Amino acid sequence: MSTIEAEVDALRSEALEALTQADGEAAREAWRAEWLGRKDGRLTLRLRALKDAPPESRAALGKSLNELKATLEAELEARRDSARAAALSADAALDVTLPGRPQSLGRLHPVTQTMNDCIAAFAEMGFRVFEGPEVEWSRYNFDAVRIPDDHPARDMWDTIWIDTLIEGERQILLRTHTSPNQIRVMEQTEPPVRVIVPGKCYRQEATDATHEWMLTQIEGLAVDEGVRMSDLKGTLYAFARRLFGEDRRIIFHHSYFPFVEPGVEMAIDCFLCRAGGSDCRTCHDTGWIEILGAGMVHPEIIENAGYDSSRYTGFAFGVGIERVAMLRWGIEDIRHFYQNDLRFLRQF
Ligand code: FA5
Repeated sequence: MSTIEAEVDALRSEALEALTQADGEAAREAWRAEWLGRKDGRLTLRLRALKDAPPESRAALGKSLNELKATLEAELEARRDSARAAALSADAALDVTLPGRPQSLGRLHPVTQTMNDCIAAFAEMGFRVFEGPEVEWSRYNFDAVRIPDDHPARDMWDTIWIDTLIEGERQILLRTHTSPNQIRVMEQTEPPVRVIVPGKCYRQEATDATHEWMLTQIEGLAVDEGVRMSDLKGTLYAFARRLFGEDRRIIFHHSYFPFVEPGVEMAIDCFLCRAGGSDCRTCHDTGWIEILGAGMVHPEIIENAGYDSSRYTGFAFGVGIERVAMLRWGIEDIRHFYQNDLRFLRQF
């Protein structure tokens, strides 16, 4: 072994031995300063002294010292890497074998879920979805559906008006029902018509277990040659069976809406008292919960739309979606839906 090799070997052994003893990052840093420090590291000084070496051995010595420097740097980095890996696996929070933490996922509001299911039920029967404005002209909300200014039926929907006068009159309101869309649809299309119009409606209501001031409806409208009351009943039975199951009892009562003739209301047996009706605050002891109004479209409305009422007939309905959701899940008070109580909402 040449003297150069012997010297470099000795340096290597000493440095590497010292590195094995350097426990912890502070010790490793001290080792780095001692051997590789830029100003007075032992190897750095040795390299700097190369210029004083005899010219014939300078190149070989320089090569060996530079190789030693690379070895020491690599060894230091390797020690640091394995120290970091050991620290990571010692940290329990990063134990990769632990099961993942579940993300808390959001979900659709129960009224939205019910709305989607209702839309799907009607879509399967060939109804297309149309949308109309929530802020509506009074002429669409009332006049066009045969509810003139002085008609007592206006009392049925105590209205939230927009505070803007047009020609000295209030003409803009929050729609009280989705029925104005019967007119909007017929204005835009020729028969045959088969649409549903989902959306929010607003009423100046004293709220109770089955009444909210904001409610969601789906309007349905079918107009064609030969549409009959039996088509209306068949459609609504199919809808109710799909949403509530075969065993649920359904009842039709006669009712009055100015835009249909004849008019009906459809109700489902109360989920609390099952149409037993004793002290039931949900159905007010009637045994039934009304979910929709419906009927055969009044011929005057067919004519106003520019359709020939001697050729075309139609049916329409307006379903209350919160009521459907209540009946599906046995929710005894409609006001739960919009109180934003997560204990309630997380159940769906
Ligand atoms: C109407 O709104 C008519 N436009 C329905 C209609 C359409 C009849 C087409 C004929 C032809 P009514 O006010 O009854 O009717 O409301 C319809 C449904 O909306 C009710 O059966 C009920 O399910 C729901 N609903 C009405 N008022 C409220 C309320 N304040 N809170 C929650 N749901 C309500």
